[in-house]
Amino acid sequence: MLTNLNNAHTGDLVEVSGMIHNVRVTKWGGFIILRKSRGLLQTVVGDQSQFFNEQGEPVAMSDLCREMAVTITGKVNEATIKDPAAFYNTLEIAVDKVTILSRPSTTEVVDMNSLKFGDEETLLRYKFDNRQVTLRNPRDMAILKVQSTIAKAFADYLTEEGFTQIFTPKIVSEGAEGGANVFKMDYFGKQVYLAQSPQFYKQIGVGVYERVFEIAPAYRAEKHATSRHLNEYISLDVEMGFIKGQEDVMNLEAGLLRSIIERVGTVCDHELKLLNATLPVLPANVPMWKLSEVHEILFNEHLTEDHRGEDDLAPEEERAICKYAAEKFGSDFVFVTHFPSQHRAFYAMDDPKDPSLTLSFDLLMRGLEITSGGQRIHREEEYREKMTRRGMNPDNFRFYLDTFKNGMPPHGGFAIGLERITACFLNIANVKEASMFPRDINRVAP
Ligand code: AMO
Repeated sequence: MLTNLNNAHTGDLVEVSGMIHNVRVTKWGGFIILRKSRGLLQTVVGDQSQFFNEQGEPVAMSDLCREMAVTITGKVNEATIKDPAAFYNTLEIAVDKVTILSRPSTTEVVDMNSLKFGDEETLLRYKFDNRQVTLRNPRDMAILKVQSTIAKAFADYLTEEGFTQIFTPKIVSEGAEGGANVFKMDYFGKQVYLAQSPQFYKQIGVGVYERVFEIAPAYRAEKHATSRHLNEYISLDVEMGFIKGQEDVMNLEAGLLRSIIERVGTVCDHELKLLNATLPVLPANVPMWKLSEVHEILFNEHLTEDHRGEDDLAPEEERAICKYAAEKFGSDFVFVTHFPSQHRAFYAMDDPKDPSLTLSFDLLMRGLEITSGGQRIHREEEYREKMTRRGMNPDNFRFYLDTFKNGMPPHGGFAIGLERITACFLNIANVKEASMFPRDINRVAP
């Protein structure tokens, strides 16, 4: 079985298997468009082509239909194929023989080739309602291929930089991020939670391996339906020890992103073209402003309403500062630092120069926050003080605090939302399209 078909096979007789994406009958024969792992392959039927069913009996071309699994043997010819969904766009196969391996049990398979509806919302609902099959359409395949490439590049870069991949529990006794958006669940009569992030565990991992990363689901009970929020998303988490300041963490993230951009550019040329996407630009010096400076810039440049004094970025500010950074500094990324302490999770280290602020940052990309991160507190006493100040009971976090009691290096880290970074890479407006099976307030199936 041929798995890496390419133009070096021109003139060869090959055997390829795939799903029938489409059948087009012409006066002289027709085309069977096969769907392979990266996209479509055109095969051409002529008057010598033969067709066989699962029992090996001869059948007619008209017996073929979409979503049949088939094996085709035939000769590889050079060709120019214009369909952007064609992964194999410089070759085609002249069919000798088609053998049906398996067929759908309905004659009305879900339409995923020509999804066209009146409005975007209806289209998305149809796609998500039938996601198990609509995922087979080349556009959705391409989005998730890019996503898979981002995750692989993330793991490869960090492994190369001396990080160890860890796997931490998602059933937890306390939420790490605070706030109301934590899912509660019954655990043999005891109330437990679904992890909002692996924050505690990745910090614990630093005490063990110095540098750790994790790729795993995170859960947020977001009650609002937005284009940026999922109730289950994949978190790309990083935590590193022995940092001198949060700049070390931001520099690592910039290097990581550079490597991801390079990898997507090399591996996903076909997908980027199909999705009409351009790779993001990450300059050597990524623009970086304090939160208070962002409010000032946007107000002074008349780019947004007056948000000065607010303790977070408004969505309109995220969009506006990214547009500003792209136009003025040619960057698709912006670091925003020094968020107010009361707005950040308790583990964030307060700025010794101004304890009302934290040594923390967000990274925005093309108008959306894709990362939060920063330096963490590493002394038990500081944790206890801050928790008490916030009305938290340190006893509920005993195992976590015990980590610091037993000694921890200065450390920091960050997390990237995989769906968000994928959507930003591809200029996709709704992050749900970058999730294989999105979970939102109205959807837990398929
Ligand atoms: P934070 O809560 O900001 O930080 O989350 C980090 C990143 O995760 C993504 N994200 C989401 N993506 C989709 N749907 C959601 N509901 C959602 N919530 C978050 C975003 C966000 O930037 N522990 C810290 C990270 C750290 O400091 O290391 C944390 O979880 O891309």
